[in-house]
Amino acid sequence: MKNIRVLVFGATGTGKTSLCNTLTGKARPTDNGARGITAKSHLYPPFRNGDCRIEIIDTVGLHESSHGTVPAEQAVVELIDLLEKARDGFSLLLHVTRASRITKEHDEDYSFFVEKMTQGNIPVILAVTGCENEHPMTSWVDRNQAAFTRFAYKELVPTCFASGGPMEAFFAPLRLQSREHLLVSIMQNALVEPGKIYGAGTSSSFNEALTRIWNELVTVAGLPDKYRRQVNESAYALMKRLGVPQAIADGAIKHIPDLLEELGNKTPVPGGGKLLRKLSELLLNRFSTGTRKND
Ligand SMILES: Nc1nc2c(ncn2[C@@H]2O[C@H](COP(=O)(O)OP(=O)(O)O)[C@@H](O)[C@H]2O)c(=O)[nH]1
Ligand SMILES: [Mg+2]
Repeated sequence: MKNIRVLVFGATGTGKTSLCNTLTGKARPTDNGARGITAKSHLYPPFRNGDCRIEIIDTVGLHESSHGTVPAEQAVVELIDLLEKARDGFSLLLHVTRASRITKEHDEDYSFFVEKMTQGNIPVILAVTGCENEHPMTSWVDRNQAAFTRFAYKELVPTCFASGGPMEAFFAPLRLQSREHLLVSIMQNALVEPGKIYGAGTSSSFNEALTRIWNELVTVAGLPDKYRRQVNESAYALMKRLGVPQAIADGAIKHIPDLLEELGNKTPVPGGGKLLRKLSELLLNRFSTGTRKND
């Protein structure tokens, strides 16, 4: 069976989680209160479409914040978690945007995920949400095609993933139609085999990818340069320097052997991702309960 792995990204409130829920038939909460620069992600259980097995990773977005302190130690753990989920590579990137003016965030997200994180090696499509008031749904995309020519989108897919409220009877068939259209586009544009972003067969190790992408996140978030990973600084040293609690840093190192410089890009330890997810949950709980310590 063909394996398709899709990474979903885009600005906050554009409908990423709604889209993922509609594709997978799940019902994760659409409004999560995450604040601060974050690479937080969620891997949905795989679903079948024809002879394909599709896995989707939803991300929270790089621009949730701008107020308050930026929890760099949370961001670095979430990025490690996302990179761990990216171990088997991606077949397709799915950028989500609202049918409205193209924002600065749109360009920054594109640059981060398409150019920096996956280095232009993975095809990308654009899902345009909020097309429910267009008749036909394709008209906004038709009118605005020219605005997107500077991006390498394989296809612009007009969609509606709204749900609930008094309009639900109007939304439901549009969601179905959008799901069908998006699935056709995913099947047509996905790579035959997921393209890896690090590890065997690529030019970078987990560690190099982590450095490159973390430093890019620091730039996008406008964090001070001191947050960058230094030359020759181990991932462990970086985590400790950013204030990741020792237990979490230890766990990450132990279960992601690539994080140990000397191991380079050896084969993964089964279950590492799960463990790291637990660890990030632990870290996130600390943040949300406010019992943050420098242990
Ligand atoms: N009008 C409209 N609202 C949508 C659409 N897709 C999602 N929404 C709504 O936009 C809000 C944010 O959606 P969410 O999926 O959480 O966006 P995310 O932050 O990108 O994950 C929710 O209230 C959704 O119901 C759409 O196509 N049209
Ligand atoms: Mg979301």
